[in-house]
Amino acid sequence: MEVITPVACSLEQVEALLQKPLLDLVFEAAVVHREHHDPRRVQCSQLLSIKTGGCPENCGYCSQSAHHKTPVDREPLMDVDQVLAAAKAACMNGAERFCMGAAWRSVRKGEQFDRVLKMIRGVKDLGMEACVTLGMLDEEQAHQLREAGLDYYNHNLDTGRSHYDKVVTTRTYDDRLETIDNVRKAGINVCCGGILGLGEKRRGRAELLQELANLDPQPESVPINTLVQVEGTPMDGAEQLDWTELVRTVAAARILMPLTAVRLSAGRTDLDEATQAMCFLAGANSMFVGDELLTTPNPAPSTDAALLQKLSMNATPKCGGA
Ligand code: SAM
Ligand code: DTB
Ligand code: SF4
Repeated sequence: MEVITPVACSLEQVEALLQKPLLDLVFEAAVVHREHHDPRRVQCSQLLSIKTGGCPENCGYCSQSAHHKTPVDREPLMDVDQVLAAAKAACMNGAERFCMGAAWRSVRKGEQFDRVLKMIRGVKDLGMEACVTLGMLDEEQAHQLREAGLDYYNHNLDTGRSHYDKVVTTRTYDDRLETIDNVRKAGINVCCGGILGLGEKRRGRAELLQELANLDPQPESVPINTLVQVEGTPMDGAEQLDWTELVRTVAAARILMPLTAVRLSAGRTDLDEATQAMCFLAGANSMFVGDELLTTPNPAPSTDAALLQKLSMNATPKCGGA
């Protein structure tokens, strides 16, 4: 990928972007998108929760935090064979990248980390890209992941700095940035984004975008999640985000990070086809496929296939199925 050094943007500039008349903003983003990407193409990743629940962090949105009583049961780290069977199925579903998530605060050395390294090697042997999200990571662990062939590490900033302590208090914003730095130093692509609808204001979304866009180099992948409200979490019942705020955020992300893959991530089951189409027009060019995200539902593959067909997108999938 072409490397660009981002020009630092100010909070005021990002806020001004987000405040533009919606269709002017979408038009501007669509122009930037078409300068750098094939507008008919959406990159498809599939998720699997390889270790579920019982996480010591207190992220207020998360079904897997041990601090909240949610419908999600704890499950230990999966076997390598089971994970690779799921990766093969994902490949047949058209996924190019397999993303494995563990409900850990941080990575610890030992048999479990070695097992994750085997999973990564196995996914690479299938010809897929590999991504993991395992919590905090030191530089040595990041290098081990890279040696195993890891393409992407997902570690989200989640929200803007000023809203962060209303969402999670068991770690700091700078802890997150440190892990991202370790990932970067190991030569792994950075997948870093956030969640909308955590009770933040538009200024909070501007802060998040400013942090992301000012990372140097910018993240190769920016997932934009909308909160999936989970019973028993403190964020359940938060005010629903209007669809236009999602479109604005996607468009601003595209303008601020022209080369990045902007992923329309969690929350697609609540979006109608027209809203998703508007997000693709505004520069979203990646999504999660498959019936499940980590612990919550995602649109069915047949539903996504119908949407992409209507939009004349992804007629020839890169990997596997229809
Ligand atoms: N424990 C690791 C961590 O937090 O980095 C990895 C797994 S964690 C589930 C991955 C990301 O999923 C979080 O950073 C958050 O941005 C997103 N996420 C988790 N629960 C969500 C929810 N209910 N709605 C939207 N996004 C969510
Ligand atoms: C990301 O930004 N979104 C994905 C992935 N990275 C790991 C996770 C979404 C999780 C949604 C809630 C759940 O299914 O538990
Ligand atoms: Fe743990 Fe990650 Fe969930 Fe936070 S988002 S509680 S770190 S699994």
